[in-house]
Order: sequence, then C-alpha cells, then structure tokens
Amino acid sequence: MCQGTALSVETPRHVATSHGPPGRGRAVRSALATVVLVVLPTLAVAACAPTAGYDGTDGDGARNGEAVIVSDMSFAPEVLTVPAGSTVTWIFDDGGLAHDVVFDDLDVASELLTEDTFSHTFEEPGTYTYQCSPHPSMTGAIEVTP
Ligand SMILES: [Cu+2]
Repeated sequence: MCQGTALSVETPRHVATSHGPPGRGRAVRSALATVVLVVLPTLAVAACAPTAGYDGTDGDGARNGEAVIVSDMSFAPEVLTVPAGSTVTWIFDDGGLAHDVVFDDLDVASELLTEDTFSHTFEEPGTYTYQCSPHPSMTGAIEVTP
C-alpha cells in the first residue's frame, strides 16, 4: 500500500540536480523540489497511519470479517463466510432508514433498526439466507463452514 512512496520521492530530485546556469528560476525550482521532498514523505506517513493503528475491531466489539454493514439499502458483504461457532454482527447505519434482518429458514429476526447492532451466533454449518422485510430486494447470506 505504501510501496509507491519511494518512487514518488525520487521524481523531484532530478529537478534539483539538473544542469544549467544558476539563476533565480533554478533557485525557485530547487526550493520547490526541497518542499516536495519534505512534504511527500510526511503525507505518506499520514496516509499509512490509520492502517498501522487499526486493531482489527470495528468499535462495536465485532471481530474483523464477522460483521455485516447495513447501509445504502444493502448488506455488505452480501455473502459472509464464517467458521461454525462465529457470532455475526449486523451494524445498522443507513442515515436513519430502518432495516431488519429476517432469516428465511431460521427462527431468527432482528427488530427494525436505524442504528445499533444485531448479533447471532451460528453453530451449525450451512448457508443461511436472509432479507430485510421492508425492502425485499435487500438480501444476504451467511455461509457457515465446519
Ligand atoms: Cu431495508
């Protein structure tokens, strides 16, 4: 992710070391190159910082990869694969629009929620499909592997 940084930093150095008579234009270009050389690595560090500090949780205690985000009138990911025994957490965040999670072949359903979370633990392997009852086009599935 951050490997492109070295290439970006190399480019302005050619401007600073290019041959030519000393003059105001060159001095300005050199100063500019110095600024770019200083700023670019700083930006790279800033861009990398959130990834480096990410601890694998989403803030609601759900482990990374076992959460479904309910937003933009859809479930993401639409199909989530987890090992048996996993607790899947749906995080409702669609700008005040209420959704729910109602399983087709399981007696499991959430309330209609505009925020907050709903969790269910899947003990048995299988594929469990669900939908949002106010919006039947919103569908998803949990694939539980042994
Ligand atoms: Cu919905």
